[in-house]
Amino acid sequence: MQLIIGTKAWSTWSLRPWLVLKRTGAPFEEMLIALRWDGASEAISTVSPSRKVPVLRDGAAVIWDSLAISEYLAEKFPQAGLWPADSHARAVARSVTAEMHSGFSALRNACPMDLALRTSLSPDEATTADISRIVQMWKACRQDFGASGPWLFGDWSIADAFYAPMATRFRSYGIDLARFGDDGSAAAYLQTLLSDPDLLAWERDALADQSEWSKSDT
Ligand SMILES: N[C@@H](CCC(=O)N[C@@H](CS)C(=O)NCC(=O)O)C(=O)O
Repeated sequence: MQLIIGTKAWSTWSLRPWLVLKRTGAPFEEMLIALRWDGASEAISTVSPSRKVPVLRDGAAVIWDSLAISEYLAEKFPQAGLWPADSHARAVARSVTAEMHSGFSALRNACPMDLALRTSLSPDEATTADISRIVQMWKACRQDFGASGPWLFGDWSIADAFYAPMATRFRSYGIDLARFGDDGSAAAYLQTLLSDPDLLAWERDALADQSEWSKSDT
């Protein structure tokens, strides 16, 4: 399998299926296409029908879109337990994953992922509503489904991959979840996301990549 991804410091959509693929334990190759330069769209169009990354190639199959790739991997590797086993938990996990995939546009626009960034943001009304919704969602999932472990649904699931980039945004923009209705459980889950060894490995690559770029700038 080959996963085609964008610049690791910025590409939230690439990070999600990369985390899912790591959890399968299957070997895969990465192909990285740099984003945010004049030729990026052209370069991506040679490998992606949607002109977007990520793309997964598996034999003759070409799958684009982070959620479609994640679902493909869940079907291909049933033993990896990428969705919760319980049907109620699985339906809620799919709901929160879909909510991330199609929502939170105010928060995404106000706080683009940048793994090297540390700043402080005063969120506007729409961004505040998005952050509050995520806090309320994380608290509810942890309370209702989280008994078996530290992840959103206890054991790790695709839902955790979809919220990992959000954890890095909260850290980058200095968002204190207690100011958005957290009782401590969302903050604890945030730390679980940020200390995931797979996320840490992605971050190391991202920061090494950026320092190579800055060396070649000088
Ligand atoms: N809904 C898509 C979104 C993919 C997307 O927007 N990818 C961005 C990178 S994070 C991209 O390829 N942008 C093209 C460009 O910057 O030229 C998914 O979930 O995979």
